[in-house]
Amino acid sequence: MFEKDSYVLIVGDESVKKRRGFKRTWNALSRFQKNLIVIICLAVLLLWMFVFIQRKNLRIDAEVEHVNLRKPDSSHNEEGDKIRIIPLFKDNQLSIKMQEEIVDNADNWDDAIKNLVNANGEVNSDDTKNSIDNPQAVESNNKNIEPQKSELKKDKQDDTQISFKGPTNDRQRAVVAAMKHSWMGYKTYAFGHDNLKPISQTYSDWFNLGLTIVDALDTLYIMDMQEEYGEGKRWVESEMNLDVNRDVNLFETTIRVLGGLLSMYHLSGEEIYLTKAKDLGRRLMPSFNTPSKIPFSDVNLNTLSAHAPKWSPDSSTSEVTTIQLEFRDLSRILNDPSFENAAAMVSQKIHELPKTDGLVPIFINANTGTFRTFSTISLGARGDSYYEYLLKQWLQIGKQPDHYLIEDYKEAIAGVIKNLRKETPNEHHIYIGELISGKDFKPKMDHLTCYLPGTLLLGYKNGMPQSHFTLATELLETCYQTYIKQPTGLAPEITYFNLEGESSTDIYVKANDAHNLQRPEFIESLYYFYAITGNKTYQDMGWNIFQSFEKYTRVSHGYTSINNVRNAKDVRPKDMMETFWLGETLKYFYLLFSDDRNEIDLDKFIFNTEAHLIPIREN
Ligand code: DMJ
Repeated sequence: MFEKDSYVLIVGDESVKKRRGFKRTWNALSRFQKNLIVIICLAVLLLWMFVFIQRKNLRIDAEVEHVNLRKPDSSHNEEGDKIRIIPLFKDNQLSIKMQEEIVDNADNWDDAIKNLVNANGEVNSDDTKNSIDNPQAVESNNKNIEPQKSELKKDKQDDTQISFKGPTNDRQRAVVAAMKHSWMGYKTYAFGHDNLKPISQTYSDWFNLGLTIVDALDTLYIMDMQEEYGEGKRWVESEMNLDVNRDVNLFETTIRVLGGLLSMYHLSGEEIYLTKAKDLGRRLMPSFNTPSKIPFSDVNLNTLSAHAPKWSPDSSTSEVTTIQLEFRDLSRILNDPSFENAAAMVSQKIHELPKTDGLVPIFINANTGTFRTFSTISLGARGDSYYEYLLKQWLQIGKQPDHYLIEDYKEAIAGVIKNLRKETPNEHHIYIGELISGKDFKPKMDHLTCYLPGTLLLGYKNGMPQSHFTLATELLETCYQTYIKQPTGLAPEITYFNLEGESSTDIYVKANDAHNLQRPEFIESLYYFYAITGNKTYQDMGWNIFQSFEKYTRVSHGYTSINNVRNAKDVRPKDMMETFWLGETLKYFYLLFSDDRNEIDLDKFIFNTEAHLIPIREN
């Protein structure tokens, strides 16, 4: 055997010589040495594969960035560099090289896109079939295929996904500019933190959840702000951490974060939002582990322990009743009823409690499951969105006739008209006051209450009585007065009304209540009025207010809430940009100024109380 091998070597085949030499060397190794070599080889192979995949991903990311950052007029940017092209279609049939060639041969970017679409259609037999059988399908398909959209539409297709076209008029463009300015300040000084402090150019944290990003994402998406949206989305994908060892407020986290993620999941179809929403939903669930099933207000997302707020044994009524849209939506998407059941149980329990003409006290105890005796009845802080979610839940589940949710809503609005609606003696403003200790009328209205006109009109559109429409229009006018009566044109946090001649003016503001927190409620109501009636007067009212925000709250690095709406010369900035400024106020401004009042179809979507979109279900 040895000699035969030697012979082969003599005829001069060097490779055979090496092979035999290798075999001999290999056989001479111990079993341990052989295993070691195999393991090392495998490790090197795996490492090589990993590096290869990473490099490929990095390259695609860089290309995505490039295309998003520059919206080129031609296939070359201003510096003359060739714009790299990325796969434009989910079912892309063209190689990168083919796409590059098509772009190179086109005269301008639009032609390049058209040619890419056509070329993709030619090699994609399904598309070709579509174009013959159904030309409309191809046309609508083409409309959706814009290069910047490549990052937006990936994982899921259903009828909740919407493609937005960006601003179409100067007012909308002004709102987009405000959104850009807000985002830029936040990105520069606070990215990943909860809030921007635009004057001190730093940040503050409340729950450590990057609240501004998640609250702002669907606004960026609706405004078609591709670059900023991409920045926010990448943060969610790679940096968002829900495992925070910190108490968070169940309600605030649900409406801002869970609502924001769900909204983005529906609009974009991106699985990442659902993955995060599911994780968050699970971490919030321990709040419901109470003797009464009324949830505790606070929960630690890491230890999963829940408890009542530090300052009180009770939960706020509006908080425990303003999580149902989001929990139900999560359940319906995941086909897991546990979220919906826990949240719906709260509504059911509250339905069973005694009330004053359908009106609820603003505090409830999670241990006993009963309202706090002698607590205030209000449609402002701690009471407001209980009424809002009665209507919106009913809409979400397909307007079932005689459902207790809508019956409770009708009873409550009748209770508002009977107990809380009042008219001032001189200027005849209609407003909604409060019942202190559940019985003594106080002529005080929070700005928060200005959501009510919009909600009432939405209810009226869906079959609620004429009295709801009347109250809606009366209140909308009063809310507008709370803005325009101030020298800044901005409303205070709380307004008082003349009840029995105790004030020289019918509308007045106390020094401690003169702050403006960039709240959305009145703009939200204007939006509903415009969307439902088509009357452009509401747009003009909103435009006046938008200009006041520009004048008094815009600072070099964002927008700030202010301390004093009563003094146009010294508004005393608070150095805080609220997340709902981006999540709600600017979104409603943008939609209010839209040329298309149906930009969001109110028969298909509900806005949660933080202006995030939740689809309407059939049951
Ligand atoms: C938002 O978080 C929500 O709109 C909530 O319903 C009330 N408070 C703020 C905005 O004012």
